[in-house]
Amino acid sequence: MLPPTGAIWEGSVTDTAYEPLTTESLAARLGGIKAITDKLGTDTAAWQAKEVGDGNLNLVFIVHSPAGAVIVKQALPYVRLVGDAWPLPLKRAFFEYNALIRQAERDPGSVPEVYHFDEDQALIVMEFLSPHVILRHALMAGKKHPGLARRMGEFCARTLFRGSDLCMDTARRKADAALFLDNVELCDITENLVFSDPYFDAEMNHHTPGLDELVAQMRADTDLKIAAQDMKARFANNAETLLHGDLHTGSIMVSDDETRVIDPEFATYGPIGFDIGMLIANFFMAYYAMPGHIGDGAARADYQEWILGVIAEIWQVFEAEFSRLWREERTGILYQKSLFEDQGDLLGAEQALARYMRHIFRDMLGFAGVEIIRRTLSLAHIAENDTIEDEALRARCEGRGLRLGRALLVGRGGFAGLGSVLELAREIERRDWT
Ligand code: SR1
Ligand code: MG
Repeated sequence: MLPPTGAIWEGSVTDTAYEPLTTESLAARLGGIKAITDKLGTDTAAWQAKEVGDGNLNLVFIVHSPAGAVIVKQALPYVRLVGDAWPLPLKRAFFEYNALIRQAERDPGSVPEVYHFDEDQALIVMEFLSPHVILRHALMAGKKHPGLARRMGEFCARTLFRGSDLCMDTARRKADAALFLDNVELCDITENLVFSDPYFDAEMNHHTPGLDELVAQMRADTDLKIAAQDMKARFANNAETLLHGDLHTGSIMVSDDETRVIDPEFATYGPIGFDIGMLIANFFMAYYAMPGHIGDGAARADYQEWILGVIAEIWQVFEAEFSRLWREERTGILYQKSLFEDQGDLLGAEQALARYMRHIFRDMLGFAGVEIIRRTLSLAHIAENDTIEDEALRARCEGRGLRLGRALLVGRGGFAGLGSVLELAREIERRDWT
């Protein structure tokens, strides 16, 4: 397998002292680092390392000792999902580290605490979250998490507002934009896998066979292709804020009373609607996948409504928190208070906010549409669908997602509010499409 069409990074990573960790070498190699021995103790013979990475790119170890536990995440010089035929630079760990420390500052308690970063080894040692599980797994198990939507709405509002020109001073904002501009190869993955590959017969694409007819229709759909490219242009050309860059339900960990966001290695400056659009897309896909996970009709309907409620609350909390920050922390170079509030023009500030929010809403729907389509037709799919063994049932679930994805993407400017989006999602689920 090769890098996707148009991928631009073909180098190798042999010019540093970099060496991937193994469960055997880990204690000897990290046992002299105080930030780690502070957590695990100095008796490295008592450390136990287990490799648990199930993502597409990296090594992830849980290291336990009688004194505590940490996570050690190390980038590999290639895409783990595909193998060493697709090289990928180690510097993504640098961007992940820089994103994590900014997210911790902008929304305290939202991400794991970082204990140690080694740029040459592309490794981050961070807080072990327990008893947290990956949200995607909790959704497949039909588990409800009461604080999840509020926390994700706050996370999106705080990180996206506070990383933007609405809040930051010009020097720091431009320095950050320049720093993250170098995350070229991960942006390149997104640009290809998310916005282009699904719309033609790209090499690494795959889809459930029962979707052949619908996929052919979509690839012949000019309005859809143009809409996807319009969203790609929004992503590539609008450095509005520092994005997480890959905010799906596999990048969130939950316990009964806590929600944390992990894995911001795709961090880049981009449009505010991108993260929140990706996030709600993943909830919509989980909604449609439920016939593959919950057999009982009433229990399934109840859980599906809970998922739609999560989407509604994320947007409602995002809107409220973003509006609060607009009113209280608008200290950056855009929509300055000197033009509005300081002139007694409070209404003007509110009018500008309402307009800005409509633009985020529209982008959010467009990005949600491309995310649903790419997770069904491109390289990287979602476990909620992949674990449905009955192919006909999987095609049923994914086909509904694709229909919603198209409607959101092409129709992103025509929805009156989130209520009508949710009603459309329900109607697509109810209808017999055969
Ligand atoms: C080759 S990487 C494929 C996908 O995995 C990551 O989690 C991102 O979502 C990326 O698009
Ligand atoms: Mg990831």
